[in-house]
Amino acid sequence: MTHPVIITCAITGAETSREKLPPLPITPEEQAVAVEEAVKAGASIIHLHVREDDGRPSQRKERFEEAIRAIRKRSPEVILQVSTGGAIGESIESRANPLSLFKSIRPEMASLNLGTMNFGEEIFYNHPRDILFLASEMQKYGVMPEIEIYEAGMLESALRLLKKGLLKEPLHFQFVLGVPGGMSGDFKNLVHLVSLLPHPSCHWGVAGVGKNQLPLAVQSLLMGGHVRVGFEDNIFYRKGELAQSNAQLVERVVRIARELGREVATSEQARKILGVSSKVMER
Ligand code: KMH
Ligand code: ZN
Repeated sequence: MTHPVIITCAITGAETSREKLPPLPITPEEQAVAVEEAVKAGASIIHLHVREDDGRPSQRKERFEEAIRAIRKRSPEVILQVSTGGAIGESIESRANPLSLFKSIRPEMASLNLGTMNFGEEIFYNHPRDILFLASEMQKYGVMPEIEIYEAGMLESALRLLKKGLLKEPLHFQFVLGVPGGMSGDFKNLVHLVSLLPHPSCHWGVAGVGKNQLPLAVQSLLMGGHVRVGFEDNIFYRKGELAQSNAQLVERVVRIARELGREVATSEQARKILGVSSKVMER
């Protein structure tokens, strides 16, 4: 039997704005409500970016702490994955900020981006030195990396880091497909990426950007992978119709998963599948 699908919800991101999408959660309390709804709908991991009250993307440690406290109050079971990608142009020091929360309210996972790329009209800069820095900070603080892959060479870079001992098995990959500058959401690309994984102990999911979100989610469900949805990657429910909430996007994947015979993982099951520790030092 195929394992349950882990649904990650990327509730806010760094690129979308309130002007484009009125229900975008921005403040810690709005984020906590969005998480509670998404978890109720079936999400077990939250990929977390934070914003200042005026909507500006932020990597401030205190802001992450506020958001995490608010989220854990309403959803103590959910796995929190902080972004170390941040917004384009953030310094590497601030991108590492949420990792150092390990002393108080340790996030359990963090994103780790494996290469530099064109990102729409901008450049998402990930110097090899910075990747090593973030990977070693994650090891130091016991935060599990989710390896973000936007094109095939990045996956191969991750495997080199594994060989050098800078990443540890089991690896967990998120294939982010459809960013202009990275691999597109063509079905063949996901098949190819999965074929490059060294062995079945690797975990993988797919985050389709924009109109790719739903078709790639379905493909991943059929191929036995995990799924990420949410406002960070896509603001539409269908062509021309904005999504009403992150939960609405989660609910649709849950319905399809069940129709296809895939159970939906609880946070506890997701922890077991991925090997994420459940000890949170303080709530
Ligand atoms: N905001 C993008 C430039 C991550 O969270 O690690 C990068 C991003 C990846 O969102
Ligand atoms: Zn992100």
